[in-house]
Amino acid sequence: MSQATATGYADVVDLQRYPIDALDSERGRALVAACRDELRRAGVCQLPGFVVRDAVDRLVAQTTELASHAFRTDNTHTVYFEPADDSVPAGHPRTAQQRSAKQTIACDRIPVDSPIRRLYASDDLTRFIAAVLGKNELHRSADPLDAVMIALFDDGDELGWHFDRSEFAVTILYQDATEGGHFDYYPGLRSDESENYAGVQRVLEGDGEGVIRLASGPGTLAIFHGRCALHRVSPTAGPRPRINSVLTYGERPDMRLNKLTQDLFYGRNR
Ligand SMILES: O=C(O)CCC(=O)C(=O)O
Ligand SMILES: [Fe+2]
Repeated sequence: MSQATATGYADVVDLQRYPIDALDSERGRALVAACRDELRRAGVCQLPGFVVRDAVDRLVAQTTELASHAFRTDNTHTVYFEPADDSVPAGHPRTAQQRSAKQTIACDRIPVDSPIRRLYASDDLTRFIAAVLGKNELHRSADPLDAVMIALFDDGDELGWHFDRSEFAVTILYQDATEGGHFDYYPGLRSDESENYAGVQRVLEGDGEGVIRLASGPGTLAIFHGRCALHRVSPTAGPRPRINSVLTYGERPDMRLNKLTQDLFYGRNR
């Protein structure tokens, strides 16, 4: 294994299995093709063991050290993250409230030489994700708080059912909760043509048909289209928290959250 440096990430990713440092090689092209295929078929692409065990262990330990800097949010929202529409009947997705409760550790609290900061900073990972998504141009977020963050789901925490506002999302799981904390996913439940309110309401009312509970483990990288897939993190239980990172990318350079959103997610805007 090569020496870890402040800028390298060779000690973080299983490059034998996932050669993101050689995307133009035959194996690199095969990896991208397989990921694109999985994303198209399942609406989500999961790479188990993408981050190696040793780096995962260091990230879990770092999260414990940083926990005093975490910001707790616990609130309700609709699946669209829009204000409730009082003109629709109770139970309609435009008014039904979902609960989200978790803690976030902002990017600027995570040491720059942390495995996740070094991985996020690498052009190789950005290029790989662009290739899987079929995008010519992709940029890392310039937001000092949100670019790459760590989320902690303690006993009883959850992320309620929602559609993402962004077209796609990238996550890396570090630790499963003792119980629960599953990523439940309904690919393509809505589309640009149809909101499918009846279908959404059925899921919100507990009908599990069509919902995929994705098996995931420490070190798994996931790339998914969350804008048309209803998804959630089910309530966690027990002493061991669920820990993961969300990595933010966009098609424009210099992307940042506005101060209102920074306040909402991180409890501060500087
Ligand atoms: O934590 C996860 O696995 C999913 C995160 C998610 O859905 C989101 O941040 O919008
Ligand atoms: Fe989401």
